[in-house]
Amino acid sequence: MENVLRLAVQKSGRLSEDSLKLIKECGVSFSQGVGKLKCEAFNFPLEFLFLRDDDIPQYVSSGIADIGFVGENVLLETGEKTNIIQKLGFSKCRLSLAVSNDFVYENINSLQNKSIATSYPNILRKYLTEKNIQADIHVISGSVEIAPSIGLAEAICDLVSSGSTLLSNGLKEVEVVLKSEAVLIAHPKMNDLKQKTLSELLFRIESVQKAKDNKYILMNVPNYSIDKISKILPVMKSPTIMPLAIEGWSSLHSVVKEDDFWGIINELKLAGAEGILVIPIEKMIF
Ligand code: PRT
Ligand code: ZN
Repeated sequence: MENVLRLAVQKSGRLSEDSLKLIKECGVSFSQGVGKLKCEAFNFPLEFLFLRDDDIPQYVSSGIADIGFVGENVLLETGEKTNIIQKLGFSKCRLSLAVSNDFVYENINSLQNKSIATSYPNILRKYLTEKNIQADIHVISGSVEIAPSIGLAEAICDLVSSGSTLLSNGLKEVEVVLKSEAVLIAHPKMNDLKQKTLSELLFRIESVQKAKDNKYILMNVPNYSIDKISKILPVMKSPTIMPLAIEGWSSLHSVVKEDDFWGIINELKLAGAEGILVIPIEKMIF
């Protein structure tokens, strides 16, 4: 079918669970089947290809897949030409330079003529060139964090999220080379029907993402405080106000950004709000 989009997702690993969760939250249902490399959605023109994450940019740039979910780190390292359509907000990490705790590090010049182990030679080479640093890059495909302790390299350039891997290997993070998260990439050329399917999928992804950033909030407020409380709430339009059975009180409903909520909670209480409930939103459509 001309309108069926082929989506490349990681078969198993740190990206796969969140990728498939997002697709399900978009209302797309499918049955992956154990060990299957391909499957079709039941209720949306979408076909899945389950791949190693390193192969996803190439599948999308060559057009074998139309779109893919992949980490920016992998996309940049492969250098494949695709369009980044949307940041997805999961698999956040950073590609960082790290050295042993006893390495005297002042600034990037401390790495001049040193050896650095990494699985990201292309991103690292570009970064070092921009900083005018000459270094000996050792390309290794895994367990980069042990390189300094076994004498393979004096520094490493690897992905970090919590930092606990560095900590438990006696390393300290000294420079962030790249900040990364999962992104939706697309083949630069697509027929109109596929483009339409992609627009529909994007609309759903954006609705899910907006909903995640916001919470539905309801509270009881004395009527004389409605104006004051309405001004505290950074609302979508204006809050919904419904009278309570008790005279002089109303129930006020609104939407707040998760990030704003903790900042305004005290103000709401001081203004007389009681029984504040905060509820997750599944989808948000404007
Ligand atoms: O088999 P396949 O090739 O598909 O998977 P993979 O083993 O190459 O990748 P995978 O599943 O480990 O990671 C996929 C993507 O998840 C990466 O390309 C990143 O975009 C993203 N991601 C997010 C991470 C991390 N966080 C992460 N912490 N990828 C790897 N790590 C590793 C890191 O390499 C280091 O070993 O976790 C360790 C550090 O974690 P902290 O929490 O101890 O700092
Ligand atoms: Zn990989």
